Amino acid sequence: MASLFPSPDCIGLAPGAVLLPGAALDDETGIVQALNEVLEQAPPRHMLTPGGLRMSVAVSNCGGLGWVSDRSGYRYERLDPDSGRPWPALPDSFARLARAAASRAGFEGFEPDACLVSVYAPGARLSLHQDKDERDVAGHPLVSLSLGLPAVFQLGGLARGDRTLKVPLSHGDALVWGGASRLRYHGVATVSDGEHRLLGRRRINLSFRRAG
Ligand code: MD3
Ligand code: FE
Repeated sequence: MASLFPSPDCIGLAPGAVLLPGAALDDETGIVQALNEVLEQAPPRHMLTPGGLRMSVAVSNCGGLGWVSDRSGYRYERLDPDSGRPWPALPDSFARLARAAASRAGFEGFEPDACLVSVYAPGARLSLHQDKDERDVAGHPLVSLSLGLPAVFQLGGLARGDRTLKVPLSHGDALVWGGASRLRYHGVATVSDGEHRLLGRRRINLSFRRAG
């Protein structure tokens, strides 16, 4: 049945920033199954910031390159430093979702080589930061997918002190960041406790990047 209150399937947040509500719901079971396999091969871990603080978000990766952080800094690596093995391959269901979302937002031909998997337990948060460790930030968008518990995303400007737009994100929502928005400051407010039918007491974010 059609809803009395149809919701848009594409919302522009800022130039180059597009929210695609529910973009992953069609293939939700395929994506969650592939995610569980990735996390089994490369378990999420709390990395240290260059300043020596333990991140409240636990991370893992899949794809040819994985984002890592330790006392010596942030960078992309081909091998999982915990296991010494390559990161798990990027699942087809992930690559399809990332390509489709980028193309709906106007970025054709996006082929991610890195997928950062961030696991938020209730109480975890991500403070305002920029993502600029990728080789060519101007040339490629970044696609992010929210799964599990909801969260409030904070979208800032190009300076740390700019005011932030609060964007509620739920399971299955995709965001595409390109062009003028690629270097905006952004963060995630403390995740509230809850139970998600597929993922339990967790919020999981997949962020697809062209890093190399
Ligand atoms: C906006 N993760 O892992 S992904 C991150 O929801 C990260 O877990 C958040 O920020 C999360 O670095 C947000 C969305 C995201 C990623 C990069 C961006 C938003 C962005 C770059 C520019 C602007
Ligand atoms: Fe980020």
